[in-house]
Amino acid sequence: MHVDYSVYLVTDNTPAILGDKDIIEVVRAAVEGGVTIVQLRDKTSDTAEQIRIAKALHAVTKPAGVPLLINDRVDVALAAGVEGVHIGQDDIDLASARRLLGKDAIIGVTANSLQEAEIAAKGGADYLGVGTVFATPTKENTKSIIGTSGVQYILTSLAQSAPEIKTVCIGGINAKNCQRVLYQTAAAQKSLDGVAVVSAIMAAKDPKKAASDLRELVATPPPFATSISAPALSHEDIVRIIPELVKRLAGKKPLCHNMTNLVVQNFAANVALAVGASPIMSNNSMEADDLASFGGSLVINMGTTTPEMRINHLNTIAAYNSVGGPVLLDPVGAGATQQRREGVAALMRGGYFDVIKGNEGEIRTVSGATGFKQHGVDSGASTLTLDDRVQLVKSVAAKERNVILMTGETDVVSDGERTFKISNGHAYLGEITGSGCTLGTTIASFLAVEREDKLLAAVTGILMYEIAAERAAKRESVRGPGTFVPAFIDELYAIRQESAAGNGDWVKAAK
Ligand code: 3NM
Ligand code: MG
Repeated sequence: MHVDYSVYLVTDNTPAILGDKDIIEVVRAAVEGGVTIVQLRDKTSDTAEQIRIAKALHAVTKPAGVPLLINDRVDVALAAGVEGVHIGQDDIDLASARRLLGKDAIIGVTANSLQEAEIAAKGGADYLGVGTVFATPTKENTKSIIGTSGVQYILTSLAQSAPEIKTVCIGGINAKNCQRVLYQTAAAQKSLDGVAVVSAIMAAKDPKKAASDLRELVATPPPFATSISAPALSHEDIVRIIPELVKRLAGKKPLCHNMTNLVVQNFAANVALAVGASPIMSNNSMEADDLASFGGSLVINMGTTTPEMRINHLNTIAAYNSVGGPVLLDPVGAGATQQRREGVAALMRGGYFDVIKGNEGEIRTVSGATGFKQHGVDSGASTLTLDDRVQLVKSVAAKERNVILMTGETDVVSDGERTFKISNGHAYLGEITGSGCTLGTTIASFLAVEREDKLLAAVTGILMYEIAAERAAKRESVRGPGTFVPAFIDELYAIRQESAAGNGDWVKAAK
C-alpha cells in the first residue's frame, strides 16, 4: 500500500494545545487542508473513550483516503478498525504489534537514536518517527534533542542499512522551519518522507489553513536552496570567473545589510562601498521584511550579544530566509562565553545560514552547537592540523548544507563537496580591528549577486579581500596598521575598478 507521509498530524487533547476546540473538528479541518496521515495520540482518556474518538476520527479520515494510526494502543486500533499504530520505545514491542495487527497494518516506531532506528527498521517497521528535532513544550520528557544534524546522521546510515524504510521527523516542526529541516536533513542517498507535527496544527487558530500551508511548504524547496549541482572549479575557471563576478557586483550595487557590532560599523560600511555594494547598518528587525525585499544579503555578526539582539537576529534571519536572501553568520567569539555558545546554537536552530565564517575556535563552536556529536574531527587538540581543519570544515558544511569558511593563515572554505585552501592576505589584517567582520561583509556582498554557487561567492570575497591587503601592504606610503587601512580600502576599490574595466589580472595573485 502506498502511504503519503508528507504531512503527518499527531493529535493532542491537552487544553494547552487543543484549547476548547473539538478534536474531531480539528482533524476534519486538517484533513480538508491536506494532512496525509493522522495519529491519535491520547495519553489521558479511558479505553472506551479512546475507541469512541478513534471511530469518530476514522469516519473523517477513511473517506479522504488518509490512514489513521493509534499511538501505543494496539487494542484500540483493533477495536476501531483503523490502519495501524505508532509505538514508542516504552510501548508494546514491534514483533508483538505486527503479530496482533497483521502484515498490512501500518506500524511506525519512534527512533531517538541510530540504534533505535536500525532495530526498528530490521524489525519490520513501516516508518520511523525520528526526533526529537527541536525542544518542544508539547513533549517535555523527550530523550534527546538531536537537531537537524542528528536526523541527517540517522538518514545517512539508513540509506545503507534500510534504504526502503520511510521516515518522518518530529519535535518542534512548524511552517517556519519545515522547509529548512527537510533541506538540511537530506543525506546523500536518503531524505525524509515527511514531517510530523502536533502543535503546528492542533494549536492553530485555523487548522485547515495550517495544514494546507504545511502541505504546500513541504512540497517545495526552501527559497535559499541551490538548484544546481555545484560545478567543479579549476584554477583556470577561477581566474576567468572571479573578475567577472567582481564586475557583476559593481554593476548591481546590491544591498548588504549588516547587523554588526558597534566597533566595526563604520569600517564595514566603507568596505562594502569599496567592493561595490550598498551598505545598510540596521539592527532593527522591525524593518527586516522591507530590507529583505530589496534583493540583497544579510550579515549577522555576533560581536554584540544581548538577549534582545538574539530575537532581533532571529526575526531578521527569518525575513531573509523566507525570500531566499543570503545570510552570512559571523559567530564572533563564539566559544568565549556560555551566552555566546547558547547564542550560536539558538541562531543555528532558528534559521539557515548560507555561509558561516569564523576562526578555528569559532568554527569548532559552530560544529558543537549542532548539538550532535558524530564521527569526524573531534580532537581535543588546542590547534588543529591543516588536514583536520579541512576535515572539520567539510563535515560541518555537509551537515549544515551550506558553506563554511575557517579563516587562518590558510583559509579553508568548503560546501561539503568542494574545498579550497587559500593562503593570501597580510599580517596587517591581524593588527587592525574589524578585518574578520568586514571579510564577512565582503563575502555577503558577493552572495547577493551569486546565489547559486555560494562557494564561488565566498572564494571571490576572500581573494578580493586578501589580495587587496597584499597590494596595500606593498605601497610605499604604508608604514603600519594606521596607514594600511586607507590603502586597503583604496586597493579594494582599485580591484573593483580594474575588474569592471575587464582587467582581471589581479586574481593571478591567488595562492
Ligand atoms: N514525539 P510538536 S516529540 C509526540 O521526539 C512527540 O519522539 C516526539 O510536538 C519524539 O509538533 C513529540 O508540537 C511532540 O513540537 C511534537
Ligand atoms: Mg508512547
